[in-house]
Parts: sequence; C-alpha cells; structure tokens
Amino acid sequence: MTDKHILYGMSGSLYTGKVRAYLRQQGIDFVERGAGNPHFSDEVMPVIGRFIMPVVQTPTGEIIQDGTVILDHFEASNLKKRSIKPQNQTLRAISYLFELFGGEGLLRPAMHYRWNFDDDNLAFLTSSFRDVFPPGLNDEEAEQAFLHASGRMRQAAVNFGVVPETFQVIESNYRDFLLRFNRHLGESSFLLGGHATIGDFGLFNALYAHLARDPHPALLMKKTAPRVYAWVERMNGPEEFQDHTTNRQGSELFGHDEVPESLLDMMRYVRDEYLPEITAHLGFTNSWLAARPEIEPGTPCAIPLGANEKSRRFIGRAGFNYRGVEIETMVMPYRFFLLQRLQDCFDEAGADDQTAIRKLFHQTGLEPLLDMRTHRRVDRENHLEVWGERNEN
Ligand SMILES: N[C@@H](CCC(=O)N[C@@H](CS)C(=O)NCC(=O)O)C(=O)O
Repeated sequence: MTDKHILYGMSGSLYTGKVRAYLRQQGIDFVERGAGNPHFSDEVMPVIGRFIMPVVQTPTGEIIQDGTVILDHFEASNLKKRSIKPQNQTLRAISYLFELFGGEGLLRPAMHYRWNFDDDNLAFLTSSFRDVFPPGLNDEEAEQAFLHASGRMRQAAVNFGVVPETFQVIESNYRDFLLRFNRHLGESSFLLGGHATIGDFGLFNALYAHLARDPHPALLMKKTAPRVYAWVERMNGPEEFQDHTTNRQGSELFGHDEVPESLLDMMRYVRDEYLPEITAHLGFTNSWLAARPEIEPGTPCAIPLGANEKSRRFIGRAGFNYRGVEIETMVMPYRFFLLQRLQDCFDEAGADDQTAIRKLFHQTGLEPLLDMRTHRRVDRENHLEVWGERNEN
C-alpha cells in the first residue's frame, strides 16, 4: 500500500488522460499503474466488476471509477488547488456542454485517426497497449493480446459510426473543429478564459491520448492547429502558463456577457456534429424505457447478455443523419448522465442566469439540449450507470 493516490489506466487511454492532467494541475501526488498491473486484476476488478479505466484508489483504499466521477471526488475535497467549476452559471453550463461533447461527441475522429492509419500508428499503439497486458508476456503472446484488444477497439470504432462512408466527413469536420478551437485559443489560453475548467478537461479526453499523441493525428494537429497542440501541453502540466500571445491575459475566466464569437462558433460546431446524434439516442431511449415500465430504480442500464459481456454499456442502436450520411450508433446511457449535469446546472440556476443560458444556447442552435430529457434519470451506483427516478421535467 502507498500513501499516495494510485491512478490505474493506460498511456494511450482517452479517459485516463483527463484524470492524469487534473491530478498534475492540482498538484495531487499520485502513482500511475497500467491496468495490466496484477493489483488491478486482484484488488480493483473484484470491486468494480469489469475491466474499465481510469480507476483511482485513494490512500485509504477507496476505489473510484469513471473520469468524471473521479474529478468530482477531488473537486469536493480540499486536496485541489483551484476548482475547475466556473462560478458563473453561464460559463458553468458551457463547461458541462464541452464535458459531454469532448468525452462523447469527438469519439468519431478519435477512433478514426487511431485505427485507420496503421502505417503511421501501429508500432506506437502496439507499444502503448503493453500497459494493459499482464507482466511477463513474451513477444508472441503480446502480439496476440494486442490483436485481440485492437480488434475490439476497431469494432467499437464501427459502433461509433466510423465506417468507410463517413471517413471523408469525419476528416473534413475534424479539421473544421481544429480551426475553430485554434482561433478561439487566440482569445484566451483555455476554453473559458485563463485557467482550465470542466469543459477543457472534457475536450482533453479525445484531443490528448488519441488526437495529439498518436503519430498520424499528432502531425495533423501540429500543422493545422498549433495553438490546440500548445493547449494540450499546457493541460498536461502543473505550471501556470502566462500566454502573452492571446488577446486576454491573466488566469481569470471570462466575465458576465463576455462570451467571444469564437466560442459561439465552437458551440455551433457541437450543434452540427452532435445534436442529431444525441437527439436520436434520446428518442430511442425513451421508447426503450416506455416498453419497460417495470424497471426499478437502481437497475443497471445495460444488462450484460452473457459472461463475456460484462462491460456492455449500450442498450441498442439508433440511426440518424450524420452530416449527410445515414448511420447507426450505439446508444449509451452514460451520455445522458453527462447531459443531465448540464440540465441540472440549468435547472439550479437563478432566473436571470437561466435567461442568459437559454439565450446563448438558442443563439447557437443548442437550446434543445436544455429541454430534452430521458424519462428516467441515469445515476451511478456501484461503479455502473443505473436507471434512476422518473424525470418530472
Ligand atoms: N465513462 C468512462 C469511460 C471509460 C472507458 O471507456 N475507458 C476505456 C479506455 S479509454 C476502457 O476502459 N476500455 C476497456 C474496454 O472496453 O475493454 C470513464 O470516463 O471512465
């Protein structure tokens, strides 16, 4: 046992990167172990019941799974140096929007640029994946383990809508996103001003481990969006960086009514890239729930269909038009857990703040996100998404 926190994950894991960056920025002492470490299979997996990362084990032995829940844990503690939750409710709502979009809405480019450029990426990925394999494998065993793990991830990419018909669309839109974020980072060093907030950590999920680190997309990011690459470096370090090249100095966040046009442009990107998908998923989920009125609160959302399905996270597949291409993607209730955080923030805001948030979301075409609710809440219990109470709204 150690008196430090332990982070279990993987160098190339999308969601581990967010937790690592947070712990570094907040100066919280931790040791990182690959999920192939025997302590993970012996001590952690029996508690969380499946193979999933990141996991944090606290010095008292408490085990916490899920990137967002882990950050919440530290936000509620006195271990952090500075909260990443904006005080201003409008900024907080924008932060939750990018928590959702960065964690879930950028998976298509993340998976495409990781798994469809083998010439550039494969040697690097093969090496990174050693983190999650048990110690002592010989080269042939490691190769087999990689083929198995990467096969599952390639299938996951397809399930997220990364199919030959969408490759071009994913590429041109990801470039557009990079350009928009790059422009915005000329305004301020982080998404909402002079320090990182929840939204930055959301975006960091996809933009670090896959898109800034894997060889093919790393070059693309450096060439297309140098400021985004510099932001990734800033996010990953403990130092406060005073960027004299941005229009805005200091570590303060934007003030009231100070949302730059470049940020509105990023929000419009979320509308075009992600609103059709989450809308289709919500429709599917509400029909699914309507057909199952007997579900008790606390029931796991996605029920494994067999012993090898312990990590099942989706309840079905929904079709929608993704920028001109009809596709189907996995419906994962976890996404509503994140969407609810935005909606709870909106519901809890005072009347003036609600008016300001609604105006901003209306202006950028995102207003439906404030109102579309699943018939049941999605909670987390025992490290899993579970159906909660009926949603009254
Ligand atoms: N919502 C979860 C997602 C975690 C997740 O999908 N982790 C991936 C690695 S980045 C994983 O553990 N995959 C293992 C698998 O599916 O076998 C979180 O934020 O912790």
